[in-house]
Amino acid sequence: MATIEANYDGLVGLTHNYGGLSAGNLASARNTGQVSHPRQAALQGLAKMKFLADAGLVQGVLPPHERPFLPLLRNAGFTGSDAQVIESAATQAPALLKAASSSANMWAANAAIISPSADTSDGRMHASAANLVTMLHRSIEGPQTARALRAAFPDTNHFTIHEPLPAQDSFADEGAANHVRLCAEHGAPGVELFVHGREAGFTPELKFPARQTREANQALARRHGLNSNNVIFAAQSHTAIEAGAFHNDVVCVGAKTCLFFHENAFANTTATLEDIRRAANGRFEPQFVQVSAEDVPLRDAVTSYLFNSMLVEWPGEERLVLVAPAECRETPSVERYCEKLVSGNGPIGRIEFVDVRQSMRNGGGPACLRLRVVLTDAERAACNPDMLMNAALYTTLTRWVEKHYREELPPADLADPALLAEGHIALDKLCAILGLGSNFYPFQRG
Ligand code: SUG
Repeated sequence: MATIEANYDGLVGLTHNYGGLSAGNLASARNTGQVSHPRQAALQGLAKMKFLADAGLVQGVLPPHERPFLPLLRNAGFTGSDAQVIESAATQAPALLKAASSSANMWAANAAIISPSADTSDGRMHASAANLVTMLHRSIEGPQTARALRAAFPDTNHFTIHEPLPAQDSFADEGAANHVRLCAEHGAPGVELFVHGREAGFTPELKFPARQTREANQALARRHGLNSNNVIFAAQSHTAIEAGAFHNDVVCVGAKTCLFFHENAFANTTATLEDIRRAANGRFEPQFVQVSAEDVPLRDAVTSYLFNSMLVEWPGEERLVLVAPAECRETPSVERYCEKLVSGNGPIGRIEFVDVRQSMRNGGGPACLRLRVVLTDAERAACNPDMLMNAALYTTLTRWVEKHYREELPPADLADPALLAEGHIALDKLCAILGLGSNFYPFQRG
């Protein structure tokens, strides 16, 4: 029985824009207010999905959420027709309209934490949608994400999809961006590394928010029925957070036996690596690829997003492939490091560079755009086939994007009520394409 790791990518939404909404995310701050290109953003995302599907990897698609999200605006007291709600929010509470319009749900790494069936006590895959409570514009994602995961993984004999943790600061959870799984083989019990920026009830004095709590991670490990011997809780270093690593996946990525990380990623590197070795317990020998600040200064790691690469077991290849953002070739220290990395005989054999520049300008690299899902043969057969990428789906989605997405979206156009109507028409059609039924979105349910 072959167990593989699939990638489910978030499809970029029609309202992709640069709102400057995420304190601590340096790219988001730097590009605030720029004119965005939603069509190009979505096509870049689809091209990445196609690239991996063509290589023989299993690739899934997660649908964008409806935006602007009228329930948030109505909840905040705006009334009248949809157009009236948008018009009054645009004049009275433009920041709220921006939050309600964000397409941040495209970053599927933040959608959920997933524990493969090989790790859980009941032999089912467990997924917990993230509550994303730290940022207003992301705190509205959780329920729709849970619905999307249920659509992708409908069979309850194989999959348990949990609702987000309580939407409270103690349980602040940002999904798989702070979660790494190491293993000998995808289908063998792994070591799950949960990373946090802070502990509940304690706000470290930092320039930027620490988004994940240890208590959220502990709750998730319990919920998923993980064996405590195979679980590690590690703290992010404050230095990393202050340098712009708002999620651990900005400075660390792992796959199979390999952990690739910056030396400033963890609060206590020695203890974290020792904990991983102990948890692996001879089942596999972890391979640590630690990058020094001398080779790659933390600032360059954050600008280039070197560690926000996908680390992938490539069909037919012995060593892992790093799918890195094209920006890595534009940061001299990182470019030099990349050459050195693949010239050695370590676990990473090759690098592929991909262009996801529209997403990168909001702090979302190749790894942010995907949610990893380990699937056995039987689980794979139980997935919604309409959400799996192939040549036909790629063509259909490309045409769909070209028909419905605006080429440009200047910030002022978020106030245009036509954008909402365009979204509804497009998402209705998408439901048919991805087999989501006709009551998938709140607007469809009335
Ligand atoms: O939560 N950006 C996202 C980027 C998420 C990246 N994900 C991972 N690292 N896994 C965030 O900060 C910016 C939106 C704006 O400013 O318009 C934003 O939400």
